[in-house]
Amino acid sequence: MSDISDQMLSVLAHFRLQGSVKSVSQTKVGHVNQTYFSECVDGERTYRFTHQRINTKAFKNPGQMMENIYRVTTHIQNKLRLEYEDISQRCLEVIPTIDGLLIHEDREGGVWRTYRYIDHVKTIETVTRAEEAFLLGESVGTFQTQLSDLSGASLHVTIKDFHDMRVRYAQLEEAVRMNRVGRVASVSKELEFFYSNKERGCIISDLLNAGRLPLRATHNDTKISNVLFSEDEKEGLCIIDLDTVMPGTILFDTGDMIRSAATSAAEDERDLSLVRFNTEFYSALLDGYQSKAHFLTKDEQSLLKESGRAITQIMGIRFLTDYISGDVYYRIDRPNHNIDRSRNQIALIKDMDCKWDEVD
Ligand code: GN1
Ligand code: MG
Repeated sequence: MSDISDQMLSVLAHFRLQGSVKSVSQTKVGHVNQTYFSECVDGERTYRFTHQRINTKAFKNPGQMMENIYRVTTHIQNKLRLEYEDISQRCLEVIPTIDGLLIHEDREGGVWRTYRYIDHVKTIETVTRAEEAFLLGESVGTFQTQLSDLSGASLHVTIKDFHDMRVRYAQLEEAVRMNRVGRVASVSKELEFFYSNKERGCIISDLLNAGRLPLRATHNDTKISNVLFSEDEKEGLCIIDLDTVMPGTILFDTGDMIRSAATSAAEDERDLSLVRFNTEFYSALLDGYQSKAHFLTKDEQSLLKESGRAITQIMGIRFLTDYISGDVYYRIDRPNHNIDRSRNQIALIKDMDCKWDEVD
């Protein structure tokens, strides 16, 4: 017990945990929130939980964010119960506070939430086999199908304009204008790339804003590391990190799965010669996805490939904006982390463009 701070214990005491807390460890998972795992023991049994201190700079309204998450998880759980006896690995479960709330605010203003830890699963950071891409495609297709009867408009917009390309461009332009830490001169090539790709990048957000794509419940962060796979890698079990569940187009989600899985390298790989659009993984992703997602409109269907390019672009712009602004948003583990990430995304788009006609 000696390694657990009193502050942490007092936070955990507010949640409906089973047993008594035996250990807590912090992880480096995620770019935005702080994540901890705890182990609680009750007699012979051990219970594990995930606790997160929510980054309230990124999520200005954590109460609404948790309402979205609660709505989506209960919706999915109700569906899963019709199909499976044990659903514990297939959906996140929010553990409420003793008072029945979804978040706890500590004395310093830290905002906390707890999930049941999902055990005996594995995560994949970078796809190495087409089978993994297929499973990711299936997982995203299943997730979207589970939510296809939940109205997008019933969810709160917790981060305004999150995937609105024009707004992301405006934020980039503002960061360039401010040039707070004097980095603009060093990123002229990257800026040129994004400026010359602006109109194409805006296709999907413009269609959504014009009401020409259905507004649905979307995840908005369907990168491969947000999927839990069975240990034998035979099944994608659960999509986690529901922080950005919001109204949007499902193309944001197909886009992020393509960005993160139809590539041959991690999103922060520095050696750009390794960053390649992997057409085999792309096709496997789409096969997996289309085997589960049967509700798409023609327009949605026709923009799947474009969605991968657009989300890669928006992520490249966001990383670049953060680099220019002095690394104020994303957690960085090295000085050039954000510009490395942005260059990586640019390299991926360039290779997508070279291979564009090779895939459907
Ligand atoms: C952030 O914190 P994390 O890794 O789940 C970001 C996503 C990006 C992602 C890039 C709220 O997610 O939009 O896709 O980094 N989340 C937020 O890996 O900005
Ligand atoms: Mg996330």
